[in-house]
Amino acid sequence: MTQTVAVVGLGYVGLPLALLVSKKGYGVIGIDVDASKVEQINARRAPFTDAAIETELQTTKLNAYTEFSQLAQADIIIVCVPTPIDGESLPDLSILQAACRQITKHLSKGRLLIIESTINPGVCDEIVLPILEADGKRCGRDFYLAHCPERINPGDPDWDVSNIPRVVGGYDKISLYEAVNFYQSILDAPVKPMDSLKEAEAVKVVENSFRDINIAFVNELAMSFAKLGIDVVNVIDGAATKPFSFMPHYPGAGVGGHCIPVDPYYLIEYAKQQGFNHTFLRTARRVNKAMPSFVVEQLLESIDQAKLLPAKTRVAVLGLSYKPDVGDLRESPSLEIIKLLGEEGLEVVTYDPYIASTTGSLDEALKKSQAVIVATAHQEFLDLKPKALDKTAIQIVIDGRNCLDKPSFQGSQLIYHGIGR
Ligand code: SAJ
Repeated sequence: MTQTVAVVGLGYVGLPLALLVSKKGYGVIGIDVDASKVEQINARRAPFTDAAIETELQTTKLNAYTEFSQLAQADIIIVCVPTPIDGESLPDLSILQAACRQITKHLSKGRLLIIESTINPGVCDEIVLPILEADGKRCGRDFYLAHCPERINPGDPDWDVSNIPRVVGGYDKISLYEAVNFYQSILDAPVKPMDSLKEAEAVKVVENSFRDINIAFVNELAMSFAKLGIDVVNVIDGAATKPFSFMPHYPGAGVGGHCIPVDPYYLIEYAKQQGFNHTFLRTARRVNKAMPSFVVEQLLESIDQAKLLPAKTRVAVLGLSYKPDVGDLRESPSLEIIKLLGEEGLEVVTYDPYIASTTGSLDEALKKSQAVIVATAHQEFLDLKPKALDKTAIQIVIDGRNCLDKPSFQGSQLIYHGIGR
């Protein structure tokens, strides 16, 4: 008999997963609290810009609901709800807790619940389980619990939900066995069983903290090499010729997104509660969070050098999204740059081809500006050359993603600064 899978949370993580599960022959339902998202999915329209999702929606058997009572028909329930940080950079598990409070009402006997949301070690055991067992149900007897941290990489043409290897932790042997079997049935990728829920929770925060500290390393190098007159990108590319023990990361205007700038705080906070202070992770976060002000500082120094007045300088900020060629503002450094520019009394115009609320075109943004900051390396900006700026009043170019053709700018009358180059 075909099993039915329910995916709770139909965003960047849950929707691709639900579509894959449907394609693999399971019965599948989606649950989301956002009625408009449910309506768009049932009308076969992608609730966010993603061509692959748009295509898959045309043939899927997925039906979406806002009612958690629909979970009664599910054999496997997978939770893919956001786990953000709050204004003080502390973990915010309220959305996950709310989902679990709803799910436990419809968790029929023998069902498997899998958490995919990114969480720190201890969340399943210390926060999720007490909610699920509050009415007397017992994990391992009445239901099963596993954790399989999501690994979606928005905009990646090579790696998607169907072929990215996964790790799985289980409450007990049956939970682990059932969850590993499920993922092996839908993935064309290895599935690695971990010894516990905590180990599986730790894998995700560790892999993303790894990325955050490596980006912080090159960001600190960039700020140092800017003073030393060394092109840090050339140096990183040189180091990357070493065929082992080096993994290149690149400096930029800051670290955004729903993963990298968020996940380290989940580990920092939990470890602190257990009596350990992650000074290294905190330092990396501090370095990366300082990059927007480093970019603005470079602009202000260039305004002085060009003998312009800040109050009379209009800055075109190109790119609001946190990463190239997607339209995603979550934790985007561009937003911090815009805020800092406003605090300095500068007039700001923004352009991002993926964000409708910005000005209509690149030319529109450039034509009345005296300075430009490239904050996201969207494909549309990469060919920008001094010649294109001839008919504008632009005198300053801050290449916040080192994505422009530096030699062409250095040979021009423009003031050009990259990040560490
Ligand atoms: N960034 C840098 N320098 C780098 C790499 C990234 O400044 O060398 C910045 C980006 O501009 C962006 C932020 O960091 O603002 C995050 O970039 P990202 O490429 O890590 O993109 P994400 O946030 O989509 O990260 C996802 C993550 N996937 C999951 O969490 C499942 C992450 O684990 C992946 O490593 C990453 O994609 C990836 O490899 O692309």
